Amino acid sequence: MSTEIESDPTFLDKFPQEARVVRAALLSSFFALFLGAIFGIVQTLHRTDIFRGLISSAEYYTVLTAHGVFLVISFTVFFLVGLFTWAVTRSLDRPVVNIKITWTWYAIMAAGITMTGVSILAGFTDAIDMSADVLFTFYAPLQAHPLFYTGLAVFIVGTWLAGADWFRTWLAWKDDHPDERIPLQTFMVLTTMAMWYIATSAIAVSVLAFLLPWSLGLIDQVNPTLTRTLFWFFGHPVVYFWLMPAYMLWYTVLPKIAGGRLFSDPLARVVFVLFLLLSTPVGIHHQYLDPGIAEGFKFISMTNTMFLLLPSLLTAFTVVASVEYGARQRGGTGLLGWLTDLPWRNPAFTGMMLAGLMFAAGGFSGMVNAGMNINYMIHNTIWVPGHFHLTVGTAVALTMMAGTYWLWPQISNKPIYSKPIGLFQVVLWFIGMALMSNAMHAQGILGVPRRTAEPEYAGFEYSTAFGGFGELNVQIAIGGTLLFVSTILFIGNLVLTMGNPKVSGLAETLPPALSGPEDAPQVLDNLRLWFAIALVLVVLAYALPIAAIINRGGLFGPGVDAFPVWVTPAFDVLTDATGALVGTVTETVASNLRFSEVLR
Ligand code: HAS
Ligand code: CU
Repeated sequence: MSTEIESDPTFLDKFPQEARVVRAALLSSFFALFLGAIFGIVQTLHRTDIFRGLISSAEYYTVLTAHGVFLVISFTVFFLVGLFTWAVTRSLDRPVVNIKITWTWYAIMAAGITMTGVSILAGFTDAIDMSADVLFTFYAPLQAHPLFYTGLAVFIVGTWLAGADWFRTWLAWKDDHPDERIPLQTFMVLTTMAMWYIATSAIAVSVLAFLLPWSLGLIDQVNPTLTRTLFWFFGHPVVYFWLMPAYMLWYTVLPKIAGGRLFSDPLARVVFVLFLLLSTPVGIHHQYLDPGIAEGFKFISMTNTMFLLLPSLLTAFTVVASVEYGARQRGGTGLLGWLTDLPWRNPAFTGMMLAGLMFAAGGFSGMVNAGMNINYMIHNTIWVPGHFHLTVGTAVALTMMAGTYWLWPQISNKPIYSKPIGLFQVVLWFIGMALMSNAMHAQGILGVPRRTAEPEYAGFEYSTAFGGFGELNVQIAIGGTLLFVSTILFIGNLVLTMGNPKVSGLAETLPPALSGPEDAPQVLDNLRLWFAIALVLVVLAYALPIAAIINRGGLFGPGVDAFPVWVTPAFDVLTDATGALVGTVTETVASNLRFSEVLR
């Protein structure tokens, strides 16, 4: 390593305060990963009937909810806020406007998720009258304790403030650099957050107007189709909220580790704009089998979903091209021979590449899901968990772990404790997931349901219907166990890394793209325009289906007035008060008029 590189400052050297927030967010994320992994191994062994000594089948839903919520809400989102804080600060090369605000949103998020977590874990004991066995999709008719919804609302407000913090930092930067293009990483953060604001608006309405009042007993019932639809309005774009941090690492860090540069900055911008525009108007593809939504709306959602494949296909092209460029810089040749010239011993590189490879498979199973007719075959089967363990469970989770091997030294000045263990860990994840997810897909095609501790129907033997059921269960259990071991190795390696002494010379700079922002049309940076178009698309996709759902099933469920009972007395008080006020005002005005008449 040259002395010049050794003297470069790391992120921690330049921005010590921000580095602390990033570390805190990442550690919160990995704590959730640890908890989620424990619930994961318990449920995989229970469901496959390999080991049932820890929980009863009735407790399965508490375990499944904890597994889902800790992983797809706490693990992913805390990692995202850490990574995005790093990315904004690094790419704008300036500190956040006010670090106290940054700590405030972190604290709000932590408080919110603690409330939600407590409400779920309380389900394990009868000593506290509280439970939230509603799974990570938490729509009606399943009902959780109010603390669950309150915690989620607080958590989401925390993420909104985080977004505001990054927008504000960018605006401050823009004042000093009026004619410059938005740096790529900041552009990625801002477009992702714009999408997040649109997506979370629906879940905020669902929680605050329906689910929370319902669980508090303020309203008697809700319209389940409506809360499901509002959930999926949010529930599809949320998958890209998980994915965008991984994409950021693939676009901006992976090419550097490969020894090259990002192939095209403009293409990366196009991809993030496309996600902002297309992520939200597709949620109904989770509801192809829901009654109460017309087929035509489902068809429109399917068509939109097929368009949404485009940004990921563009990503496959751009990222592989950047990696190939890196390999050729390192002397790689041939049609595929360059693949051997890549830094495969580096866990950050290999982890991200394996994550990308699995995402290709996950993307293909997503295409199957998205086809309305074939969806009927796999919906609510264990095929779907097979799909999302490749996407969020590998493309996202494995990239986050692999990315940490690269990022942690930058934010702590401590070298990774053991890179060989890191390498073993990411490969183990790949093998474990290949086994588990493949067997899940296979069982799903055979009709094995998801979300149950007892997948066999009463009076029906899978093993006589198809002999491989037991064997597939063993594959799932072995895969799940390898994933658990891999998580423990990751966390152990990180804990040992934290015990390492600080050293200098760890700084890594990210090179500019081969085709830079100057090649991108200026309009790409017009965030207001894209946000406005995204809103229009959402209204076009959702206004009619939601109106039809309310028209058919009532705002608060069938047979209930358009407003809840407690609103009527409140409404009466309000009209009486308004009446009295209006009366007084008119009388005063009238007497004044008379007075003026007298004067005249
Ligand atoms: Fe999905 C259900 C459709 C992507 C997550 N999805 C789910 C659920 C989750 C989830 C959690 O249309 C279950 C929800 C529940 O509990 O019910 N999904 C899609 C489609 C895509 C897709 C079309 N899903 C994701 C991502 C997720 C995710 C991303 C999380 C992060 N999904 C569905 C549908 C359902 C569904 C239906 C409902 C199913 C049902 O009936 O319930 C697309 O976005 C996928 C596009 C991806 C590609 C792949 C491109 C390949 C790339 C790899 C590059 C390679 C590299 C490395 C970098 C077209 C980018 C190369 C390596 C070398 C060695 C060369
Ligand atoms: Cu989806």
